[in-house]
Amino acid sequence: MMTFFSEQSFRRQATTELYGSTLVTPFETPRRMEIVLEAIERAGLGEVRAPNDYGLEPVKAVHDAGYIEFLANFWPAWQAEGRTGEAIPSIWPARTLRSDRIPRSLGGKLGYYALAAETSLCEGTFEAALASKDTALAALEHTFESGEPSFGLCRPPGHHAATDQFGGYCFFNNAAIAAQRALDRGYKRVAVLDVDFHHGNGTQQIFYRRSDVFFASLHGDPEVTFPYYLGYADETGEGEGEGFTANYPMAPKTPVSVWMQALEKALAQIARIECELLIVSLGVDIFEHDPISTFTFTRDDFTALGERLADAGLPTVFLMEGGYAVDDIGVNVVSVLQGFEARGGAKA
Ligand code: SP5
Ligand code: ZN
Repeated sequence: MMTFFSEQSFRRQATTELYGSTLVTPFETPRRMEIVLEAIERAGLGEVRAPNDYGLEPVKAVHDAGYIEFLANFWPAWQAEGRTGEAIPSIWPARTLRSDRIPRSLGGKLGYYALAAETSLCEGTFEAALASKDTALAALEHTFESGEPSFGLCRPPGHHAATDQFGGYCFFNNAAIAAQRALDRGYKRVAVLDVDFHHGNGTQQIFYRRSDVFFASLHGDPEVTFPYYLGYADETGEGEGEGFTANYPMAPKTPVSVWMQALEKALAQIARIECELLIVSLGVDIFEHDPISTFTFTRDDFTALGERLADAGLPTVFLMEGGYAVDDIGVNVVSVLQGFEARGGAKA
């Protein structure tokens, strides 16, 4: 399977994540990419290519123009104010405040465009986010052109990023950008299947009122799991989009057999509504030893997941999301991709 990866992903080198009451080294570390690349090489999975630069148009097709401009300009502007540390939002337009005014102050803008405080803004973040969406787009283009599956080793991840919000380590929604591009290339209906431990709130929000992208997410129950305020089973889409969102929240320690039953339901929906392309938001933080998650996947379970996804018989693009058990992330990702290949994932 062809992998796409950009060295520009390493340009985000954040040193702080707000975790409880302390600043820790971010779980979403660039080292994750090195480990995945090593595992791909060791397994002989196939060629790793750098993506083309697809510009800002595909980003504008999904994200708010003011938000893109904010991310592009934030770091130079922050520095011009004499601020040297990484930027962490500390106030938001929460429910009792106004959200129809975007403050002139950088700190005010920071909170306006943030959905969580763990994700700092720092030098290189915008460049890495651009590289990540290019990685997703290159994978999409490869699958579109060849019918072959592809893997976009995206960093930073994307599924928490909403139309005009960053957070959960995400800035641009790579899966949404790829899905929109697929529609623009002529696919009539695209499925985004999100298997990351956390709910893909951004992807859901972007497509919630639309019927051309079906979004299904299997994740930790928002009652007890980040991002807490979205991802309940009763969220099924709105208006045109009614029935085109599906959520499968699950309790901590849910057995993999139960998770696999939810996957069957999601795949049955994808088949029933005749999706032509499968984009997998591939977070391997469902691993049993993930440091911030509570699901129980083993290496063999990842292989079985890949096999089952191949049986769906659709052109498939895998895009990297989370996974923080750094030493195991490579093996876990490659297990999914090799499981898929072993089953001979279908061509277009
Ligand atoms: C892409 C992705 O996987 N993003 C995940 C972002 C999660 N950020 C907040 C994690 C909070 C974890 N809390 C664990 C309980 C610690 N006591
Ligand atoms: Zn996650």
